Amino acid sequence: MNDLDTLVQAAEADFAAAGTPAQLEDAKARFLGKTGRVTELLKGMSALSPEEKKTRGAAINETKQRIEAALTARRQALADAEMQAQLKAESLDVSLPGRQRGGGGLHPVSRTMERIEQIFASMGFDVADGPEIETDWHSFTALNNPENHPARSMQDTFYVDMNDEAGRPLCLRPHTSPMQVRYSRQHAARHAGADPMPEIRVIAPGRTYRVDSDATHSPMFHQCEGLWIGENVSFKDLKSVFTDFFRTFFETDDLELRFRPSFFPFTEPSAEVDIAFSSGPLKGRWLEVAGSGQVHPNVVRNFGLDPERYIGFAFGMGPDRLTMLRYGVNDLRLFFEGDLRFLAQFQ
Ligand code: 2U9
Repeated sequence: MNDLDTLVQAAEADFAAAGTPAQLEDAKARFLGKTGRVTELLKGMSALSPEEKKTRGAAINETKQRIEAALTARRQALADAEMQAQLKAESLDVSLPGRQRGGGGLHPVSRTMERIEQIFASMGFDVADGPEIETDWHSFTALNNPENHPARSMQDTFYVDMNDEAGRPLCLRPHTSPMQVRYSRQHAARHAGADPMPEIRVIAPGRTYRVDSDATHSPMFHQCEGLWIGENVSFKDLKSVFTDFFRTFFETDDLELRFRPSFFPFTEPSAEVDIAFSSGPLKGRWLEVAGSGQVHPNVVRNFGLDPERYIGFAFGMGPDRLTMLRYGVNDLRLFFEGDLRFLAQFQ
């Protein structure tokens, strides 16, 4: 082995000993720098003859190239090692499950509303939706509840600091009845020439408002009212519609219905409707679930119809209360607090 091979070996050993790029650059300077050993060799050629310079020069150049190749290889090895270390330090576990977006779901009261709509639609009822800010006339007067009448306090609501185009006060509707007044007046006008008029069969589900707040009353609550008007619609039809509805809603035939006399300004006679299950956890307890009655002649007249000819029944129920019964919830306020721990249980 000549002195040049030894030099290449020494460089390779020095480069291998460099553990960082900076140490490697120091090692490079020792061999290839201005005062490095290769440069020293070149300088040492000045005393040689031209012939010797040629062979010695070529040999030193080859040595220089071998050292440069060793340097490049070591640089690459250090860069690879650094990359590997970095990859290891920043390693990602691609098998971890990603962050999921929480799946939404229907509010339990919305589920009840949809259920009610489906059942009544299957019995041939139209579903009507309309304004929550209503005129005093549609909310009370048209429903046989005259201005300043004490019966208005049964539906004490919130008034809005605005009037309708006729200057009459506006309020948040205390029941969905105004929508049925609108629907029935439109229906009567559309079929004015028809004899007989096609029957009115409609439900009005939606948000309603009253000045009331405790464990069983919320200032905003839900209602679903219904109306069936024709020439021959009686309490008998009401009872069969209700029996079918509640048996379908609660998914049981073990359910009895009873009517208790009551008073509402818009119906005469009027009745509260109770149900009792003959099996299950609520067995034998009469539960008040709806109000009902034969539509008052004054209300039929306000539809633009002759009450001597057209008559029928109306009813109203509270989807919030039906939801409480169906799922065994004992505090109405849980529905409106938006606590996901409660709501997620219904998904
Ligand atoms: C028109 C005429 C009559 C709707 C009716 C009731 C009886 C009733 C309550 C049930 C539970 C309100 O939500 S609740 O607190 N409703 O007792 N509602 S009859 O009567 C109407 C509706 C519209 C045009």
